[in-house]
Amino acid sequence: TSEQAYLQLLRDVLQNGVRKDDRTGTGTISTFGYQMRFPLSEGFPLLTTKRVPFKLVASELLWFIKGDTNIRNLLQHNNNIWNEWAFKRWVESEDYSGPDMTNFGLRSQTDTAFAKQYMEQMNLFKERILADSDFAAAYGELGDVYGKQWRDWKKAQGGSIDQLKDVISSIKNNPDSRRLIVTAWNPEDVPSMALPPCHTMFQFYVSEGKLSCQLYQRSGDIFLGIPFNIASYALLTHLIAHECGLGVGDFVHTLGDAHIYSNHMEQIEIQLSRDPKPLPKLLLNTDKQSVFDFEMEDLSLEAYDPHPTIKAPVAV
Ligand code: UFP
Repeated sequence: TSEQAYLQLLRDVLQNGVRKDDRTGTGTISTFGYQMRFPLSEGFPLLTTKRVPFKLVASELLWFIKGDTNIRNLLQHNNNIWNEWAFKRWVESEDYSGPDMTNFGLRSQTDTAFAKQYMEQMNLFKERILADSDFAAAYGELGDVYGKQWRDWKKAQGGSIDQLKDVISSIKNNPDSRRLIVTAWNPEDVPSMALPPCHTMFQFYVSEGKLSCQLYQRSGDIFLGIPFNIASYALLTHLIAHECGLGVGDFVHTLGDAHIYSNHMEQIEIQLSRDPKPLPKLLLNTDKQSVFDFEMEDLSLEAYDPHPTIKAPVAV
């Protein structure tokens, strides 16, 4: 199955990656420039050699599509993937008066007493985001992240551009266009972003009634981030193809700095020892047409029977 493309990336970087220090202080082995191709008609590319949480992928993507940039909506869907980025802003702010959380990502992995404190502070933070809308407005906000750039790109002359809506309308009206691009990399906003976009831009391509999508990802955590990113863009391609009355072509995933963190090695060994199973099938509620109307209950997977989850620490 097309999962082999991902497993090959793991093997390639294990074999040929070079040691490289990184922002998080964790250490990586890394390679620059790599491409994978997933023919979406072969099945939905959610890995089977470990469980990838589809609900988290889907609720994050729907959050992007709606142009939301506040973690509150994610928390309401039990999705915790952006918490650390908002938490970082909170504990670095003047309003925070709890125990020192400097460098919480790395410290919580090595210091168990600190890890307990961190968990307590994070839980308090989450409860407050959910319970207090003023607090959520102030500290749940991630700034100019994907949702903002996709749906509400700020124009210099005032007003904004809805890139996602525009690209969908171009796919419908001018499918042969070679300009079907959405960009999240806004150099003016990068300095104020919690995490400058990892998936920096994507392009659509229509041929023989099928929609393909290529993503340029500037930086990819191969074990934790990339399986998620593959599923997310595959889902986006399905949703847009559905709205435009097209079949699905390929998802092409192009990577800049593709890296394996030094604390993911054992996990990768386990994953590579497993045999891939057949890919699942994505089911969309066909009563819905517009990508902007889709909710979680309109998405489901059939026949997803992966090997068990493999836990690993996230570098923050
Ligand atoms: N990362 C991903 N995919 C994502 C995402 C983050 O792989 O969708 F948001 C990883 C890549 C890198 C880190 O390991 O998060 C971001 O750090 P940096 O900005 O230094 O590249």
